Amino acid sequence: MKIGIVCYPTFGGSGVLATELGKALAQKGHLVHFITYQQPVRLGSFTPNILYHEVQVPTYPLFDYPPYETALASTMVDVIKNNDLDLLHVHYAIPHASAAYMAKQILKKEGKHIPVITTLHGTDITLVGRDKTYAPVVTFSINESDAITAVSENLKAETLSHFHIEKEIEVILNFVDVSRFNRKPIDAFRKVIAPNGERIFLHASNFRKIKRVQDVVQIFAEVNKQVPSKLLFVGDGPERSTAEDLSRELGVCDEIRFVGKQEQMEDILAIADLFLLTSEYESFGLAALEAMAAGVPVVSTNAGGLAEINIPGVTGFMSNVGDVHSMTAQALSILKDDATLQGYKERAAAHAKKYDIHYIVPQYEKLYERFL
Ligand code: GMT
Repeated sequence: MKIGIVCYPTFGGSGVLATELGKALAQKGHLVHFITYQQPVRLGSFTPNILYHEVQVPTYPLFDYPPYETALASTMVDVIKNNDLDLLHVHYAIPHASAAYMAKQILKKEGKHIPVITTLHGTDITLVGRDKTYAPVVTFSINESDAITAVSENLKAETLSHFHIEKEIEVILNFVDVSRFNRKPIDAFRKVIAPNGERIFLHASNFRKIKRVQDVVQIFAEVNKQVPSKLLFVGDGPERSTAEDLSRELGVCDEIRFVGKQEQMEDILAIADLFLLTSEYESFGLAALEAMAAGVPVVSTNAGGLAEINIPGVTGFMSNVGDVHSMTAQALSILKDDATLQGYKERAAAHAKKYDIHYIVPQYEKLYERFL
């Protein structure tokens, strides 16, 4: 098949998922065309069967806001026509679903039918999409998609309760390439981070308010009083300075490293002992699944789709949003001795195998086939 994939090219979960999907499809012999404003960060080096089309958004003094959606729709038309694509799969509804609708209508006039599949990822529905500034366009363009998928049962339910959706929403869970995350720790790296054998905590996100990174610092500060430990913060975003300030206030800043956006997550996860995800909402929590795949237990909130992937007492624990005391106690219980921690690590890795790329990608292929 010749498949167009539209996504955000960033470290965000939707971009990561879309890029990994495109890479997997290409490996299976499909021809994949990425249409984004930048090369997706997870794309890596040259891969046969993958083509990349950059969306250029020309500026003009009149434009306070350069019209990205128009440029995207035009690029879609150009790529679909000139490469005779079979279908377009857009990830994250805003503005990808409405740009795809526009491209579809333009091509229809020219006698080309292009099926559009929209995958909903989370904040496009639960946060941004619900805002009345966007909601009518989001509702319309989702309904106009030939197929709609959501990355968890929870996101499907959220979509149905907040938008008037006239079509079936199919749940195709997020996936992870287990073989990629199944790495041995690099001892020298572990020694740099935890020279005295301290436990290593990890949090990775875009540091938006919804992630509640201040809770991560609080939990870590409490655990650190009892268990020698270090915390790695991966990623960057608006709340990073809040986390930095709090870590100084709580006297743990020497135990915390902010390592910024990182491409080699598998190497970082390989040295971690516990992943903290304190979000107010996660449609799925791909970062937590990647952690499990690397054999890292997860202490998280029970918000949204996290309850579908984190199994209490098996892969980690869950608490109500903001309940840092409970999450502290849970982290301590996982770290209480080597054998207990090892048990959680093994079970987390085993559980992640259920979400392996080899099970999930065929579900997308099957969906695509229905439209060919
Ligand atoms: O977590 C974010 O804020 C980034 C966001 C995105 O769209 O890139 O992630 C969403 O999609 C991921 C992939 O499907 C999910 O794993 C995340 O849970 C979801 N984030 C939220 O729902 C907040």
